[in-house]
Amino acid sequence: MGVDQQQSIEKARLALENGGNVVVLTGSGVSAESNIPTFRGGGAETMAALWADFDPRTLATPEAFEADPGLVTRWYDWRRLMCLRAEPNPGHLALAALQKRVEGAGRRFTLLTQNVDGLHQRAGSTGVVELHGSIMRWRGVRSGAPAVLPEGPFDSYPPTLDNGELIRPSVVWFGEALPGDAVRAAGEVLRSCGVFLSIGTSSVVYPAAGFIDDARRAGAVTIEVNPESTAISGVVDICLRGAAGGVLPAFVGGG
Ligand code: BJW
Repeated sequence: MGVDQQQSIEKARLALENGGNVVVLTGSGVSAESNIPTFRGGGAETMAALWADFDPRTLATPEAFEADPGLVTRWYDWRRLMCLRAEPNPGHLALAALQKRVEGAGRRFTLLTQNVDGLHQRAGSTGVVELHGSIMRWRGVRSGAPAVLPEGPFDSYPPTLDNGELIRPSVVWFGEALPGDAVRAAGEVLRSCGVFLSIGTSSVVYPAAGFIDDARRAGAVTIEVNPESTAISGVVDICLRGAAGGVLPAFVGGG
């Protein structure tokens, strides 16, 4: 590890020790080391030939579902099963350990995730705010009735409820509103945020991409963990360059 990175890690460690309420925002990069492809970067080896010709940005839309519900649900079911088989990695575990430490010191800790894979919860994080829903819950498109999911793939695509109603994953597609309770929870904790960590997200999808501005308005120390430069790298106080599974255990402990 370079001297600069070591200094940044020390600065981040100090900010976390002294910095009031902690808000963490995660994106798909935090699950990359669990072999789940990032949303935009793909991950050619895991994205597999089967789906290589499809762009997630066009599949994750109400229009795509309307045009071809069979294709879209097959893609989501393939991803659901990949998430079920995946295990939390040292980055997820370090965040769960950080939460215990911060809360043990009587401070507030909130994990806001854009991820739909459920890996933070499986790593032991509690009270996780799922901004973009979950791929592990599906519902009727009209009634919203929860669907019972098979352990393996659905028998056929598009899958339906017993009454024939189409079902879809309870995720948030482009152009759809985020769950109101998640947006309210995020707004509330960001207003009193002392330290803001953005981990494994390209910070291009709103409203989550705007949380950095809320955190800065609250006077928070802002920290980014990402191997690449992102849309917010220029405005954060501390940039930690590297994979979440390597960097997070190094400065928050656990993992
Ligand atoms: C690593 C790593 C390692 C690699 N360790 N890091 C304001 C301005 C402009 C546009 C808008 C705006 N407000 C709203 C919009 C429109 C739109 C939007 O933001 N568009 C932009 C693309 C321009 N937003 C919406 O439509 C949202 N809805 C909305 O605002 O509704 C308003 C409304 C109100 C009332 C009524 C109706 C409407 C909804 C957004 C929903 C996003 N949904 C998705 C799909 C979820 C389901 C699924 O998974 O299929 O969420 S899109 C996709 O992007 C997914 C992700 O959660 C999200 C963010 O992506 P993420 O996680 O950042 O992934 P990547 O791939 O971009 O980045 C990965 C990063 O990891 C990279 O930086 C790597 O370097 C890094 N990395 N390995 C750490 N090991």
